[in-house]
Amino acid sequence: QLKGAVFDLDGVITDTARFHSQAWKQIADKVGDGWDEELADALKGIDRMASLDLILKHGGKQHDFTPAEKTALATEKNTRYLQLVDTLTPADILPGIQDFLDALRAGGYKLALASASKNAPRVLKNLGLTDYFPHIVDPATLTHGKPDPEIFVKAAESIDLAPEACIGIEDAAAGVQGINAAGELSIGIGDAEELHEACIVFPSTAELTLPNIKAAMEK
Ligand code: B16
Ligand code: MG
Repeated sequence: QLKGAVFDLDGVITDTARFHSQAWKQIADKVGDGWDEELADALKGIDRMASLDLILKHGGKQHDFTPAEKTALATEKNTRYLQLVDTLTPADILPGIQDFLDALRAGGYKLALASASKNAPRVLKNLGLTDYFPHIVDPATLTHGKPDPEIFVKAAESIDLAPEACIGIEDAAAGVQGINAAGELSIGIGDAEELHEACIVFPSTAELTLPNIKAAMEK
């Protein structure tokens, strides 16, 4: 019996991945690193400092910066990212998400947010969705990032539900792995091949509806 839904933010509720990519690319260009779409995909769901480490490693530059310089680069990226985030409006909610949230709420499901982003409350506010998510896992409290299940376990706890009573919705392979390891029902949004570990995959958020989930579970 499903009673709750745990949401990833970036790539599920709104497309902030393009903002993360844009802001990180500026940093990569500045430190003389390469940038490609594969790297951009690898950063999805990964926390800020781990993302910077991946970018530096990609260019073989992981030993070229002191911890203080790395902190400065991450801060610079975040400042740019927040400028982009503040252009978001409710029109930037991904297709079908507003209806899905309303249907979940009307059906008595509890909602929680499991985003690796420290900026999640600001993103939700700009989208006008703050009221839907009184339960947001604070990523600063985590000891392990996705694909570790910790964030998804804490999200279920925050709404007083067993993981088995929750669906988890993710656009990143690392996130799907975390949902599975937490014991929740994983729903992937995106490429079926990339997200082959998910219990259910929908090509986009437009297909994310309660009837579609129920139909997929009966298969
Ligand atoms: P911030 P999600 C993740 O959010 C993003 O996918 C990832 O690219 C980003 O580095 C991470 O949040 C941290 O974000 O720098 O804003 O704290 O997909 O878990 O909602
Ligand atoms: Mg995501």
